[in-house]
Amino acid sequence: MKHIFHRMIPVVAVAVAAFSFSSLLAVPQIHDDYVLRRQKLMDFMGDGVAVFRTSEQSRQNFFYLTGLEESSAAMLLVSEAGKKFILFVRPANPARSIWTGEVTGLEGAKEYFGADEAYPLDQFERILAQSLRGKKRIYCSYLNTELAASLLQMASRPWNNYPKQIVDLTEEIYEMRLIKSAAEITLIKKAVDITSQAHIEAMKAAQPGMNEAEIEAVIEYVFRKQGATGPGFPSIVGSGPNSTVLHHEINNRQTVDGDLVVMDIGAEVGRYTADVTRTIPINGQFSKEQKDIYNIVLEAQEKALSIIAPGIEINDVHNLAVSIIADGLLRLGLITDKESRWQMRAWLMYTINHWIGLDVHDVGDYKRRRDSSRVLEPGMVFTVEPGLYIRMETIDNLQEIMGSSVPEEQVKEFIKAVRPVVQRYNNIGVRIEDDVLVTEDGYENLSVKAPKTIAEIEKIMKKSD
Ligand SMILES: [Mn+2]
Repeated sequence: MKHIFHRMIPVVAVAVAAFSFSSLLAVPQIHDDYVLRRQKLMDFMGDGVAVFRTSEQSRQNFFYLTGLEESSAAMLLVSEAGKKFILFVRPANPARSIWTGEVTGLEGAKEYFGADEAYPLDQFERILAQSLRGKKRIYCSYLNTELAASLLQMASRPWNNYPKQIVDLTEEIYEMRLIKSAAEITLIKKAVDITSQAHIEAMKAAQPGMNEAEIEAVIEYVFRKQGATGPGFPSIVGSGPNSTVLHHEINNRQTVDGDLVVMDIGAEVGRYTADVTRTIPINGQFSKEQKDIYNIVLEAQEKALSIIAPGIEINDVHNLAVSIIADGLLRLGLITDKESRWQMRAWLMYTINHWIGLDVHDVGDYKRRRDSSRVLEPGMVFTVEPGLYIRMETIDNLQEIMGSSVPEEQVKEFIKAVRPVVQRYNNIGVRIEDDVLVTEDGYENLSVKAPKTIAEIEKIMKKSD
């Protein structure tokens, strides 16, 4: 039975959180979350059958609705009086398990995942055809294009009595995933805590001459040592010029004295990922120029955090940070017009918030319209990550970056004005990112344990000798 436990980390973790009296030795409870999610979906559906099959694109939704981590499985949700949850899995096979490990099997599908009926995966088409007969609608997710195409084909055959209407459930599931349950929040908090610890250990270990990969190794050692499955996305450790590259991919540069290092990292726990960024001076002390940039980003980040509460639009969080950053850039002479969107875009080129959850850029519509956006609600979890990326290369390629929408004359004038200042701040990239949970009356900063102010960072990096 031990293998089942391995496969069910989220369920076990959740069961422990929800039933503190139960011991780890007890049979894991099928957590209410999965049941509730399927129930909610079936309530939303009219008369019909929802059809799901694992695929690269729909893997997370499948897990979200079942807790099942098999690479190959399918599911039917039959919404009618006496609703049914039917799972299709690979049957247990002792001759194969010595090669590939144990699978959930038909008994496991019922006992641990709460299926009303369970069948071998190769019976999927047959039972599907049976279940669709006489129903009004087929529900599926268009994310799984292959499955959606074959369902469309079934529905379009004129001579059968399959449903003729197909409804996409993707948006419905995304809306559900946007509001995290207590159990999900527990997992995210653990992931963020471990990530904060990794930042602390990286800060302690950092010194000039270390390769970015060594710092990455310190970080990911802490992840796994503390019980995370690993990084939830490729760790970014960008030093010196690499600090100004947003998604620096290959951590392979040897740091030198005077570098800033951007560490954009996130541990994964029970499939939920954190995403926390800190920026440190490799030698333990920020230079005057690094402080100038750092303090602008920090002020923007802290003010943006401070307004987070239910009822606030997520765009307002972004806009406030951008406005503070624009003030700072104007003060330093890195822009010449506070209202100019394109000047701002030279140094900060993205929206500073994204949802986190099963995915590091989790699903859920931001509803960004001209004058409004998604209104925050308790249970939403997202990052606040303003940054500034000052590099000469941007100036050298500015016309190309901005395109024809910005007149050549304006670009030339701007370059002339800011070039000496850019030279002074060249290769300074700063990103500061926290993970926040929207609560009933405000927000909780989940990554508050990772040192963030200049004083805190310099203190923790101080070598005792
Ligand atoms: Mn992020």
